[in-house]
Amino acid sequence: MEKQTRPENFVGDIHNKSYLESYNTNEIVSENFLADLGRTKESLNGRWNFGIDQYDTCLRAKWFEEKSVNGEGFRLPLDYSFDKWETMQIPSCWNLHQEKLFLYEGSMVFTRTFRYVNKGEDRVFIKFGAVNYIARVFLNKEYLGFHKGGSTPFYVEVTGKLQEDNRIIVVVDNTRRSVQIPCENTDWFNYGGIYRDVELIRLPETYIKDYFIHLEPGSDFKKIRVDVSVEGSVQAGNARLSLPGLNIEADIQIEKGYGTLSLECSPELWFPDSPKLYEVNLSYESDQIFDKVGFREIRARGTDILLNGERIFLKGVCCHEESVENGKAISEAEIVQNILLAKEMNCNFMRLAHYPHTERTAQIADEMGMLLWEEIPVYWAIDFENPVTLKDASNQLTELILRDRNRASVIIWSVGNENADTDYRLSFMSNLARTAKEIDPSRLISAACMTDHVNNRIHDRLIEYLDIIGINEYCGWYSPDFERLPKLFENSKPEKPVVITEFGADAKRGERGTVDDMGTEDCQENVFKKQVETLGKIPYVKGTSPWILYDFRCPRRLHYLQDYYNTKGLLTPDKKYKKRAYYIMKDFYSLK
Ligand code: GCB
Repeated sequence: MEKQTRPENFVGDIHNKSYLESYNTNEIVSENFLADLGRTKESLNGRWNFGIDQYDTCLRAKWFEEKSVNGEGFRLPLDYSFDKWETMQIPSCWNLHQEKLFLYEGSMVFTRTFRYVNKGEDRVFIKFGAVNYIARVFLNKEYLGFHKGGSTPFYVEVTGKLQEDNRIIVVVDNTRRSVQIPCENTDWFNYGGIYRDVELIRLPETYIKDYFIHLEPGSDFKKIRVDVSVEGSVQAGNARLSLPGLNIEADIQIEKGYGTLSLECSPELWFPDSPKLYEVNLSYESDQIFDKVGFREIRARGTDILLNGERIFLKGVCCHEESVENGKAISEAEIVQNILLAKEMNCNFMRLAHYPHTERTAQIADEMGMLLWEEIPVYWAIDFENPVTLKDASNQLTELILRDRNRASVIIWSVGNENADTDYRLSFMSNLARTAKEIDPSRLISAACMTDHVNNRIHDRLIEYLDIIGINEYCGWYSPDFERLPKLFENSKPEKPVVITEFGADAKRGERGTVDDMGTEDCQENVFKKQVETLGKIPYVKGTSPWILYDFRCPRRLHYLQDYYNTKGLLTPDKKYKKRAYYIMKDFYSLK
């Protein structure tokens, strides 16, 4: 058959089915990460123009080129008018901007102009805190690259590409796809948008790319280890570390761009009840970064979890990143409120489900004293056979760890949630567990696993690769028989600590009835009572994080008592009303 060629006419782009191929180059990945905490950054937040681009016309017709005349000098009709478009505050979730956007999934074109004057810097980067899910970035009519993954930051180098007046365009695509992380089916709302900060970072030619500071595991809390990597032409020299609170001033020898130092000292240890932080100042050549870090050690020994050598029970609760007003773009005040609500329930631990929450959460948890579980959205039926999907998951995991590994509050990296124990999944997730350990040997690796339902026991081949066994079980709810719970533990002999990462039941605020009336607060309260009665007695259960702190938007929940919310919250979505089950957890934790 004759191969069909593309007609060369005035609407040639409409016939180009492979238009996306030209945007599959320059993937922005974890190698582009740069430590930016404590650096001066200039905000590119504010009002951005936006166009709802259902048919991807910006990418097909290359709007970013802003061509208003063709090669022969004839004017061209335009289908866009960037500066005349409506505006939206960035960061935000578009779903909450206008009613017509509430359920929109697809492409959205964002653009703004900004002025730039060089202040003596050699290199310039633009940081995106998070864009869900694919972001394609264009600057001054040029395609710069794309980033995949909806919850981790990425950095685009724009050195030499800036002018006095600049136009940036970001084409955001939050289409759910089976090959992505998460895949097309989840139990939460798929917000779209540039929903975390956009910032400009000015750096010298040689700069500190990343650093990692932590108590050296097994040093009896008497050694701090610092790793530094630098980028630029000066690959050898001395970096200067200063920890004024510990009277430390030290040189770190850099060779081939890397340096490491082990220091004898005895910092006051970071605990949730006394979250001591120390100022860190690191400089190399003309670059400097500041941070505030806590020193603590987390370890598993047998079935115990040891924080600074002391046995600890993780008194936790799961939490989605959401508020009614802001969706996933939660404010600092809302982060503080969530942590305070957990503290009021006597928690020392929060499981940040099911994707990386904003980096501000871990920073605030460092200051307020809250232990954290952080997770990537390897959730349910991921395309485990697909190497592209593994690369995406691994990149998201790496970006998360690089972002938060200097936060004392973060004690666990979770490589996923509720995935069936197949060969492909085992290979995929054990790979992730190894990656996490390699990048950060100072923390514990876990995953929220399912039980072996048929034999009612804790069994999952992934456990071999984990330090802590996370177990989701819904006795009293998805499996109605409460007797299964004590039997589950009788049938199991785990050699590692177990954290019950989920249990729970739906309840509509104020809905009352008998304990058998599903959807009532009484039923939920009863499930919680029965759960803690059993869980409190199991010696190897070293923590619980019930599902979930507050109700959250969920397109899968169509029962009239749910009304498109997952109502397993202990609080209502506005976080003002405490359901009866909240007090069961509060009492349980006060005695633990
Ligand atoms: C689970 C999932 C969580 C759901 C929850 C539920 O096991 O891990 O994401 O939202 O159950 O409510 O069914």
